[in-house]
Amino acid sequence: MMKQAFVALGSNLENPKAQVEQAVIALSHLPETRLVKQSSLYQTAPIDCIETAPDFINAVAELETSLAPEALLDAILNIENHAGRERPYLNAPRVLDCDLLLYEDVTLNTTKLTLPHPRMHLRGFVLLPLFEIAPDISIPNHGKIATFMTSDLLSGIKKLPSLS
Ligand code: PH2
Ligand code: MG
Ligand code: MG
Repeated sequence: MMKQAFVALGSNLENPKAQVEQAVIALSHLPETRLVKQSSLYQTAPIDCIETAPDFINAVAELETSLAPEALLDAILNIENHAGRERPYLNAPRVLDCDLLLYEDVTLNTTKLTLPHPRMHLRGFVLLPLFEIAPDISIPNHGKIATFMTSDLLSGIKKLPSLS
């Protein structure tokens, strides 16, 4: 059975736009997984980062997968590691961050994985790209994404024009 999942992508080091585009391609090549949709790229001001952190490129991808949540998480963390992800300190600039946002309407809280992603409903850099590709989605425990789409969310976020 194929399940619906959403993954957030972010980069603010080493050509962030190319990092995110490469990550989408890597997601499309995961086993037992199909890339359904990808959002536009968004240039976003850093949130909860050191003052000198560069802007991010963020995007969200919708997947269909028969991987279980933990296996999908392992697979996307593998994509991060492949891109050269290092974790010198919390929220440090990074070549690639891949966060599993949603997996069907599963709620989960293990040492390895929390679903839905615990901060996704607070972050414009996640909500805007997610709303672009899934405007009717509900976030388990929080409700319809539309209710989170307030104007203050838009500050510091710029949608990049798509080429296609
Ligand atoms: N990721 C964070 C912390 N802050 N800010 C932006 N703009 N984009 C991100 O992807 C981001 C962030 C932790 O993962
Ligand atoms: Mg993150
Ligand atoms: Mg992460």
